Parts: sequence; structure tokens; C-alpha cells
Amino acid sequence: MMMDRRYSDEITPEMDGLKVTVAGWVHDKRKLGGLLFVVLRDREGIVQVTLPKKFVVPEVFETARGLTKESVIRVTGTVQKEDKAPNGYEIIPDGIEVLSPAATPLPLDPTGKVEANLDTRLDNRVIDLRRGEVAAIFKIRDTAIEAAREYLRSEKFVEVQTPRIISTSSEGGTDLFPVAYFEKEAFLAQSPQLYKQMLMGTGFDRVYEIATYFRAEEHDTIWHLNEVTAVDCEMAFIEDEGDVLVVIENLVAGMINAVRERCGKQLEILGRELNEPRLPFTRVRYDDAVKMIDEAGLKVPHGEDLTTEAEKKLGEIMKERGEELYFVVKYPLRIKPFYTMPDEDPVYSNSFDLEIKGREIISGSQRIHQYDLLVERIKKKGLNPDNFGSYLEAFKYGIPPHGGFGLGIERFIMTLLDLPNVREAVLFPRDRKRLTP
Ligand code: AMO
Repeated sequence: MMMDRRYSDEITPEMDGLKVTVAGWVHDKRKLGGLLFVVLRDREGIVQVTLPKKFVVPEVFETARGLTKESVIRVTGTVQKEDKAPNGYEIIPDGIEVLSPAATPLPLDPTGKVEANLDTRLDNRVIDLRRGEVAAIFKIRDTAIEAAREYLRSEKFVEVQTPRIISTSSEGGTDLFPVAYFEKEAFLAQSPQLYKQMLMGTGFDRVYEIATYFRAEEHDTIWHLNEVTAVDCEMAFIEDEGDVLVVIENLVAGMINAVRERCGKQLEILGRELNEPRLPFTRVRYDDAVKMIDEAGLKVPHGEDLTTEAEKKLGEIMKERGEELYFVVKYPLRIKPFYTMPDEDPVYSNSFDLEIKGREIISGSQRIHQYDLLVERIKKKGLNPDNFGSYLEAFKYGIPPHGGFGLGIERFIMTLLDLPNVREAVLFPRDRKRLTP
């Protein structure tokens, strides 16, 4: 049977005299004259357990005295109104049970009083995640994903799961992790790209996946991960990429507003305030973006992808105009993946990125749905159409005009909360050097 226990925030001073059970970690222990205080921490906050030596059973007092910090305990006792205690109450115990003792010394101080660098924190992530500020990030992440699902469902998107083991690159390029798959060549999926497009030929005309992208990029930056979580969408029967932009605006605004409304406590812990997003988001053409960055004194080669530095500069320019969220649209076709639909002027493409404060969070486009053009573009990119057999096959038998995008959750959370490193937004990050924990 599950323990009958209450979270710290489910107990109030008005429950004075009531018997309760709480369970959690020993956050702190203090002695003051004939009093022993054990501060217990659970998911929702802290509870003060007060032991006046004279009034508690000697064994209970001895158990409390012997507790090491971060041990897991269960306490049963009586609620007592106490203005000086956190939340206005304390618990006078008549039983303390050690469910799991913690060894000493601790590899990391979970109260955060002793500062530790990110590497040490990630090495000891289980203990690091006990800290309120760290846990708050993941509650917010959970809420953002929950809101994404709510919005997409309300717009009739169907949640799907596509293969994580694939036989060919979906994004072009060589950033693939090989997998030993019997006698065949296989890789971890860079994205669901080819599968979500194929699904557009099935009748499921709006799909999304909370996907994992595996990217074998050798970057070692505050901004790159080798394992990414994304909200990955595809929708059919669009006129052009403009229809996709509207879905993104509502999706992103929905995610931000849900965090604003449901995560007040977590935002307060993190000391962050979020502005309500203003719709529609401004669309800046790639050409204009390059011009603006150029005029601000940073040279960007026209026709190339925007560097991190260039994006940052554009973010500063847009911020001066009061815009934190904006699209960059109509990138040169040359720098976009083979599946991207060319613009009427084929130098450009029906592609876009969503930027938040100078950082790319989303990338997407209208896709090519014409078989011949797709084969031509694959060849033009120096890829071999034979490697795209079953994908190309789907385009022979009726596939509607479609488009979609991928939203990187970690980058979204990082920029939204102004975190200094994208790794802060992953429970157990995978990067160039890190494979454990
Ligand atoms: P793209 O490769 O631009 O597009 O990825 C989409 C979004 O995923 C996130 N992302 C990353 N986040 C952290 N570290 C990385 N190494 C990393 N790589 C990508 C970013 C990025 O905007 N198939 C297309 C999407 C589409 O067109 O539907 C794609 O994968 O937030």
C-alpha cells in the first residue's frame, strides 16, 4: 500500500492538532538549547520538524539526532501552529523512520550554499536536481510540453512515434551516430523529418512527435547538445509556409502563457518574469536581416547561414524595436536541406526560423511534394536518390502540399528562462564529452 503522506504545501497552520505523515529528505538539522530541529524537504517545499527533548519519546529524539543530511525519512506527528516556522506550522513527531540513510560527506551541497561549477553539478545530477532552482526548470519544461500537446491536439494534430533507428541521413550532412544493426548500416535518427513527411501521404494530415534528435556534431558550446528533444510537427494541405507560421505563433504563445499561468512559483524561485507574447510575430526576410546586421557593423557573407554571432546581433537590433520573438523567413535555397520548397524566385526558399532574443529555437519550411523536383534537389545536394527509396516512393502515389517545423525544447527553455547553458535544461545532457550519468 502507498504511504498515506502529505506534501509540505498540503499542510496549513489551521490544521493545528491534526496527526499527519510527511516524507522526504533531511535538508538541515539544528540544535538550539533543548530543541532539535529537523528540516524535511519534499517535492513542494520544506517542513520544520521540531523536537523538544522533554516532550518527545527518547528513541525518536535519538533517531533524529543521528540523522545525516539528505537521508530519506518518514515522520508522523502532530501539526502545531508556529508563526516563526516556514509556512507557519511545525510538526512535533511521535515517530521518525529512516527509509534510506545518506552517506557523508555529500559530493554536492544540495542547499546550494556551497557553489559548484556546472560539471560537478552534472556529475552529481541526482543530488543537483534536489535543489529548488534546478527542479523549477524541469517543472517549467514539463508545463511547456504539456501546453504544446494541448494546443496541437486542439488543432487536430495526431501524436506519432517514428523510428529512432534509420538507414539514411534525414537532414543531409554527416552528423550521424552509426548503430550496429545486424548486418546492415544504420544510424540514430537526426530527426523524424522523412517519416513525418511520408505520413502526409497517409491521410494523417497533421502530425506531431515529441521527438529525440541525435546529432553527432562535434561542437562544444553552451548551445549545442548531441541528444535533443523537439516538438516536431508536419501539416498538409497548406498554401505555403505562411500557414505553418500561424501554427507556430499560437503554439509558442500557448507554451509561454501556460508557463506564466501555471508556474508562478517556479518563476519566482528562478527570479524570472515572462512577458506576454504579442501576436503576430514580426517576419524579417533573410535579405533584410543580413542588411540590418551589416549596418550594425557586423559583416555577414550574403547567401550563408547566419552565424551565432550574427543572430545575436539581430536579436539586439530587434530588442531595440521591442521584439523578442520574430521569424527570419526566405533563406537562400542553397543553404537549406534538399526537402525545402524553393520560393517563386528559386534563389530563395519557403523556409523560416523562429528566433527568441537572438537565438534560433525553431526551424522549418514548406516541403517539396513533387517527385521530380525532389529527386532533382537530392541530386543537386550531391546525395544519391537510391538511398531515399521508400521515402521517394511515397511521393509517387499522392502526397498533398505540406510543411512543418522542429522546435528544440532545450533551446526554448534556455532562452525563455535566460539560462547560461543549454545543459541546464536537460536532466542528463549528452554532449561531446559527457556520456554519464
Ligand atoms: P534543425 O536541424 O534546424 O531542423 O533543428 C530544429 C531545432 O532543433 C534544435 N536543435 C538543437 N538544439 C540543441 N543542440 C543541437 N545540436 C540542435 N540541433 C537542432 C533547434 C533547432 O531550431 N527537420 C528539421 C525541422 C523541420 O524542418 O521540420 C530540423 O531538424 O532548436
